[in-house]
Amino acid sequence: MAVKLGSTLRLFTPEDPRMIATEVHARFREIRNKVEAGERLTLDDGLLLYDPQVPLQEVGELANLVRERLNGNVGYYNINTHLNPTNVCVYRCRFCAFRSDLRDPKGYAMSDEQIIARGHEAVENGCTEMHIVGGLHHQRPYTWYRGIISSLHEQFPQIHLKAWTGVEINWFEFQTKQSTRWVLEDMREAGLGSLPGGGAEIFHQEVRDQLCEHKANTHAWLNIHRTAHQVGLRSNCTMLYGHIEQAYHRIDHLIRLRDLQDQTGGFQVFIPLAFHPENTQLSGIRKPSALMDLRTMAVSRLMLDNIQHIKAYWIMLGIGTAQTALSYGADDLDGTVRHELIYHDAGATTPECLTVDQIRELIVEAGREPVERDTLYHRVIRDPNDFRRWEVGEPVASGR
Ligand code: V47
Repeated sequence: MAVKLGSTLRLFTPEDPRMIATEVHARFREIRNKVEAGERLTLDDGLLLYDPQVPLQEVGELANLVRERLNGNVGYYNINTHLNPTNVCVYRCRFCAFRSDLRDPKGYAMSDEQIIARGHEAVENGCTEMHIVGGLHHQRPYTWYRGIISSLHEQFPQIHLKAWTGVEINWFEFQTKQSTRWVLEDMREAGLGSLPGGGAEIFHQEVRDQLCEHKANTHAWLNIHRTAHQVGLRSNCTMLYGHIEQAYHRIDHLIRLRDLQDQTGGFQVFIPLAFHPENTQLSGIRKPSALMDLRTMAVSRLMLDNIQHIKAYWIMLGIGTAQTALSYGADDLDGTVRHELIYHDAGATTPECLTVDQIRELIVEAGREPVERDTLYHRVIRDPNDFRRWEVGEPVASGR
């Protein structure tokens, strides 16, 4: 086969790695042109971006171009806390180190008093958000889950409750025998502010069947988020990578999210979640490398041209990789966080929380301007005399 290289015509056999490299680089140039022109990337483009012959740095530079086009030089963070009311779960997802059987000594379900105490602690620490997710407890009715939202909302109305993944909403439908819309509206009436992005894992059936065949399927997850957007709730979306999936499954996943976003516009942020194997049924798998984390961040930014924000969740990535990710497509580090259990149970070695000064410093050190946002991506204006008081400002700049 003849390949034109500058002014020289060279003859390579198809097996010749130089030819393959040349083709890959030509294809990458096409992708670069598309991105520069603001054109959408295809599944094949996405696969090529995962080809190790395309230098990570070049994929990163391209993702950074889109990141700066959409979000300028800002690095967002929020002040938040996690609440996992129970770890007891009817499902046995193979990637999960957090869940417990009903009768396992590790199993817990928090009391009403413990839950309200977390609300007080959140207020004391100036949190604008509680991120609430947990197990699907065999013996706790829907009213228990709803009561968590209504009691927190009644006592701490200033705190945004980002609660229940699509998997939990699906379970509540099963418990109540009501529709998705009914559950979402009922939870919203109780005080639900938005949905977090968990439970998406990998949508492709080949992988989902092996990871978590019994819980909410892909259709259900996407339909729950579609319905949430239709009733006016915003939501986040995620992808769990670095386990048994291949690049094809990742790109397929991103395209399914992009398609839904085209229809509704309700996703605020995408969070790629690196698999942590410790204490899971997949503990033999090696944790994804920092290079894989950065490539996935960059590819996500490039494929998801219609989702405004990409989050580098520092708890899961580690601080150094999260900082670097701010130049590989990400514009958000998530929050100061406290009481995170899902990743720490699976071997995360990151601290349990960061102070506001620490998270701002990390963003500055990465060459970005730190901006505190709330869950719905408005600027947060703090009272200079009392850190615990704040006002919601303008929505953060949108590059589109
Ligand atoms: O759905 C569970 C993942 C998710 C493991 O919306 C694991 O702002 C790696 O969704 N190794 C829950 N990942 C966390 C989540 C999230 C996190 C931060 C911000 C937001 C947001 C959402 O964590 C689960 C699953 O995909 N997960 N176990 C594990 N061993």
